[in-house]
Amino acid sequence: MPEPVTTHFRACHLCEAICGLEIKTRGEQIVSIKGDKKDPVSHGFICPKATAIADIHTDPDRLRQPVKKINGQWEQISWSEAIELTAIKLVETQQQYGANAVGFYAGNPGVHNYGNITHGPQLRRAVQTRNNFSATSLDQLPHHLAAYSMYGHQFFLPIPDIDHTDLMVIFGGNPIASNGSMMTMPNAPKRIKALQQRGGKLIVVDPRRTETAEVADQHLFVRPGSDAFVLMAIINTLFEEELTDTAHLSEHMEGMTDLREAASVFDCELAAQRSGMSVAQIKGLARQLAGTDKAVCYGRMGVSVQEFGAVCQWAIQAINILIGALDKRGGALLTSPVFAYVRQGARAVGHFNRFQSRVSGLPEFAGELPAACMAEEILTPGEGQIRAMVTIAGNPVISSVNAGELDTAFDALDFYVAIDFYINSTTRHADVILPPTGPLEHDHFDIAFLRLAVHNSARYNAEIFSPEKSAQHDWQIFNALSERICELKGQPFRPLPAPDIVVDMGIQEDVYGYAENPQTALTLEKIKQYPHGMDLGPLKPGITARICRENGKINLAPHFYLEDLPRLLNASSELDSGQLLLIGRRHVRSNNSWMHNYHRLVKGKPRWQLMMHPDDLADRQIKDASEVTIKSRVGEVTTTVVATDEVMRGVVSLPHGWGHQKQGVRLHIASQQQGVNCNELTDDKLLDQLSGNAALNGVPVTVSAA
Ligand SMILES: Nc1nc2c(c(=O)[nH]1)N[C@H]1C(S)=C(S)[C@@H](COP(=O)(O)OP(=O)(O)OC[C@H]3O[C@@H](n4cnc5c(=O)[nH]c(N)nc54)[C@H](O)[C@@H]3O)O[C@H]1N2
Ligand SMILES: Nc1nc2c(c(=O)[nH]1)N[C@H]1C(S)=C(S)[C@@H](COP(=O)(O)OP(=O)(O)OC[C@H]3O[C@@H](n4cnc5c(=O)[nH]c(N)nc54)[C@H](O)[C@@H]3O)O[C@H]1N2
Ligand code: SF4
Ligand SMILES: [Mo]
Repeated sequence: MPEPVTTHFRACHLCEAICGLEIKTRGEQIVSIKGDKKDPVSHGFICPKATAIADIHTDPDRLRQPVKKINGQWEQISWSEAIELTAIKLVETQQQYGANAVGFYAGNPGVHNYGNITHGPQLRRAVQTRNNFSATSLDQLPHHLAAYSMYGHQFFLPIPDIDHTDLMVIFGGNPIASNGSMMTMPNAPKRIKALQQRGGKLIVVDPRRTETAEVADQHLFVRPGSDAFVLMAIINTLFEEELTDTAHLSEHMEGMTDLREAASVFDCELAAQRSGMSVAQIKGLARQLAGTDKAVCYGRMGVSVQEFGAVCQWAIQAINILIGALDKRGGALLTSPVFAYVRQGARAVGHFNRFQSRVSGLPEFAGELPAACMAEEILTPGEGQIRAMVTIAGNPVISSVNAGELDTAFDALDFYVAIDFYINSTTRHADVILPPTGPLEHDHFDIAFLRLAVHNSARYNAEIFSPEKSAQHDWQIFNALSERICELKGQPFRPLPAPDIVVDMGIQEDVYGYAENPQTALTLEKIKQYPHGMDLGPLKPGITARICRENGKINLAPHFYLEDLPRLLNASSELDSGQLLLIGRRHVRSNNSWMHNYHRLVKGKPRWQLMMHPDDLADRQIKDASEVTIKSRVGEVTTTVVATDEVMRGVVSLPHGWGHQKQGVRLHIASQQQGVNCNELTDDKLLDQLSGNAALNGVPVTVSAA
C-alpha cells in the first residue's frame, strides 16, 4: 500500500506577494505545489518560483548540521559545541575590543521567517553593539524614514489601494516581475488588468521598458537618479495650478507652506532638463493625478535605492496627500493586520541619526547603520573596528555595494558565524555555520507582509515536515545563543516562548483582540481554523486616528528633507555629460541571490546579460552579443551584452544576485551559472546621503569591448 497523499495549505515565503500554496505530500515526498484557489488574496496565483520550494527542501547542498572550518575544511559538529564555540568567540571579542567589535548583518529571508522577527532582537540585545546592518539600507529605508518623520512611526506605510484605484503612477517599480514590494499584491498581472478593465490607467516611469511598462497604458523613460526633480516639479505644479485637494486631512497636517516654498524652485523645465522627460509629460502627470478621483502614486526600488531615495519617498507621500489620495479608497491606505502594527495611541516609534557610523559618520536609523559602510567598519583599524560578524539569512558579498571590498572584509575577520543553510559567497568566509530548519520544517505566520498587503487577511500555517530531532529553528538558535552569551557576560536572560505564542499574545493585545471586543476577539487558535487564510476585507480609511506624532499631525515638511534639497539642486547633470548609468533588474524566475541553485529556475534562456541601447553600442563600436567589460569607480566585470531599446540611451542594466563562481561556494548548480556580480560595480560612496541608503541604481560606468 502506498502512503496516502496529504494536502497542506501554506503561504509562499519567497517574496512579498505571499501567495497561498496547495502542497501535496506523500510521506516524506512532495507530490505537487500549486496555487491555493481559496486564498482570499492570491486566489490561486503562483509564479514559477513556488515549485522550487520542493528543490530547497531536498537540495543536497542545504546544510542540516552545524559546521566548523578547520584548516580550510568544513567539519560537522554538534549543536552544543557550535553554540558554545560561537558564544565564547563573540563574548571574548567584545571583552578584548569593546562592544562594537561585533557586527550583525540581517538579510531579506529573515523577514519571511517570522521566528527571526520575534526572536532576532533578543540576540541583538544579548550582544549589544552599534554595528547592526541589514538589507533594509539596500532597499526600503527611505520608506521608513518618510513614515517615521511624516507620520511618527517607521512602519506607518500607506499602501496603494490597487484594487480600487482608477489611476496608478509607478515610479521605479516592476510588479509584473517582482509581484509588488512594500505593496503585497499577489497576481500583479491580473490586478493590473482589472484596473484597466474598469477604465483605469497605469502609468510607469522607468529608465527601462519593463514587463510592467509593457502592459501599462503609458510608459515614460526617465534618467536614473533624476526622479526627485520630477516629483518635486509635480508638487510645484499641484500648487501653482491650484490642483490640491486636502480638505479631509487639513485638520491633521502641518508644514504646507514650507512644502510649497521648497517645491517652488523645482519648475518643470528644470525637471525635464534633468530627467529627459518632457515638460508636457511632467505637467500631464500632475494634472492626471489631481484630476482623477481615485488616483495614487507609488515608488519602489528605482526611486528608493538611488542617490535621492529619501527625497523621492517623501515627495511621493506628499503628492498622495496633496491630491487627496491619502486615506481614501482607491488611494493610499493603512492596513489593518492582526498582529501588532501601528497602534492607535502609539507615539514616535523609530529614531534617526541618534548616532553615526565610526568611519564615515553615516546616520543610524532605528538602531541600524547603513550596509554601505559595513566593509569600511570591518577594514578600518581603530577603536570600534568590527572584528567578528554574525550574518543571518543574508549574502551581502553578492547583495551589498562594493562587493569586492566586502569580500575582502569578510575574509579579514577574526571570527564570523553565519546563521544560514547555504555556503554562499559570503558564508564561505565563516568559521561556524549554524543552519536552521528548512522552509517546510517550521510553522509560518507573515508578520511583515500581512502589514503591507493590498487586502487585509490573516493566515497561520503549521510545519509540513517534522524536522530531524536535533534540528534547530532560527528562533531556537537565537534563544540558545542569547542564553549562553548572557550567561558568559553575567547578564540576565529570559527565553522567549515560541513565535506562535508571541504572535498570539500580540494579536490578543491589539485591535482584533480582547482589548477591543471580547465577543469577536481573535486568537491564533481562531485563525488556525482558516487554513486558506482568513479574509479581513479591503483596506479602509482611518489614518488620522492612528498618526503617531506627538501633536497628532502629519508633518508635510520634515526639516531634513528641506535641508537635503540643495544637494539635489547641485547634483551634476549626467544627462549633459553623456555618462552611462547602470541600473538593476529583476526576473520572475530569480529571487535576490539565493534562488539560482535549482535547475528548474535557471534553465532556459540566459537572463544575466548587460542590456544596452543599440545606439550606445554603435557609438562604441561594440557588437551585439559580444563580451564587454563594465567598469565603475570600484570595480569591473566582464559579461555578454545584448542590444535592446528596452533601455533608454545612456542606461545599461545588469541584474543583481548572480556571480556564485567563487572558490568555496557550495551551490552546485548556481556556481555553474555564468552571470556576474553586478555589486562589484556598485559604489559604497554613492549613497543617498540623507538616509544612508545605498544607491544601487544610477551608478556611473563605462562599457568597452572585452
Ligand atoms: N545591485 C542590486 N543589489 C541589490 C538589489 C538590487 O536591486 N540591485 N536589491 C537589494 C534588496 S531589495 C535586497 S532585499 C537584498 C537581499 O540581499 P540579502 O538579504 O543579503 O541576500 P539574499 O540573497 O536574500 O540572502 C539569502 C540568504 O538567506 C538564506 N536563507 C533563506 N531562508 C532562510 C531562513 O529561513 N533562515 C536563515 N537563517 N537563512 C535563510 C539563504 O540560504 C541565502 O544564503 O539585495 C539587495 N541587493
Ligand atoms: N522575481 C523576483 N521578485 C522579487 C525579488 C526578486 O529578486 N525577484 N525581490 C524581492 C525584493 S527583496 C524586493 S525589494 C522587490 C523589489 O520590487 P520592485 O521595486 O518592483 O522591483 P525592481 O525590479 O527592482 O524594480 C525597480 C525598477 O526601477 C527601475 N529603475 C532603476 N533606476 C531607476 C530610477 O532612477 N528611476 C526610476 N523611476 N526607475 C528606476 C528599474 O528599471 C526597475 O524596473 O521585489 C521582490 N520580489
Ligand atoms: S509571486 Fe511567486 S515567489 Fe512570490 S509569493 Fe507568489 S509564488 Fe511565491
Ligand atoms: Mo528587498
